[in-house]
Amino acid sequence: MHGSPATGVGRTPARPGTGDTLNGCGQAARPRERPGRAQPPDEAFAAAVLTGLGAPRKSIPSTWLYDERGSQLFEAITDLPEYYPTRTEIGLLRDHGTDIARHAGPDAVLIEIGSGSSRKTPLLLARMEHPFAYVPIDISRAFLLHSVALLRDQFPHLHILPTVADFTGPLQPPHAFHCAPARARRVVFFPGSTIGNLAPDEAVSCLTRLRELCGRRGLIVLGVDQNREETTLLPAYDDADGVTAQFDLNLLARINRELDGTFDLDAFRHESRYDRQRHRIEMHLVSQREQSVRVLGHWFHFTAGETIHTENSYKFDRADIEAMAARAGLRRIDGWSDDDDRFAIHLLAPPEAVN
Ligand code: AVJ
Repeated sequence: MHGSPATGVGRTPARPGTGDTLNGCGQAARPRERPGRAQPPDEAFAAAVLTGLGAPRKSIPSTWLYDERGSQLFEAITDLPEYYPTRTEIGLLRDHGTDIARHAGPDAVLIEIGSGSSRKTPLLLARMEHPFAYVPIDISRAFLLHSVALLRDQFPHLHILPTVADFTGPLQPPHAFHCAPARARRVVFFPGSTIGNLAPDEAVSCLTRLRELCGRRGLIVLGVDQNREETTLLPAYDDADGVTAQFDLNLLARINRELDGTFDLDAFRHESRYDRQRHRIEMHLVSQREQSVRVLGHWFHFTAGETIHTENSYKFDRADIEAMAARAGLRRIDGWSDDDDRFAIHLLAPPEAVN
């Protein structure tokens, strides 16, 4: 399935496919943790790690970087001076949020993919004409509850339907779709260049699923990093304070915690690389010496300098996006980029949608 290494995406499944909506009675999506008892290992995580470490070129899909600690570290990355994407995208939303809201129209249902802290969402919601509902979709339940609490105060009339799900799997249409006024447009907000964690073919199937989710009158608001300058890219993925290194190394800590691993975190070093042909940043964990590591009873050998490939972050320019949109049955109808041409927001819609 994974043709190239580390093609997994941002956020992962509590329960693949379904999507546990936490509205109404606020039922817990996961079984309660019992104190003093080790949780059984997450089967999907175990399989991904054992397969990835057993391959001739070791890799683990980037999905697994985002446990609760990983999600927190990623939030810290977004505030780093070197990490330009977040603040650049926020600038674009400030400058063009009104245009986006005009495309969305009245009573829209806003669905956000990989919503995280929902920091960017108010920039759209505040400008939309009485938005009907907001459906944040994320893998981290803790993050969802937190962001919902903040938005409830700010938008008291909005239906908020937080959903724990993995957007790389099938997405169920939220109930809000069926209760929304007939003229309501379904707007998918997919910011942060998270689509860049998918290889181009997977990005196309992801966009296809999002088109199906939002329907014939749908609208997709897609944020992408289009920067291809190594001088700014490499530091963005290897900051001076070492936060990105901590984020990457947390994967090994997570394996130790959840899969009975024996990784020595001091024996691996974070490295970011830029592949000029494929226009992608790669994150690697580089073994600092020859060593063997045990995970769930299986031994894995590392030569000195051997790496685990932990993430790809593709940089798509406008032509890439137009080509991918066409393959996904979508059309680019509008878009903006910043003055340095690093980051862009594209509006995509099915060809038949009235804009
Ligand atoms: C949130 C997945 C888009 O690829 O820029 C940041 C993740 N990894 N620093 C990105 C990330 C290392 C980020 N995405």
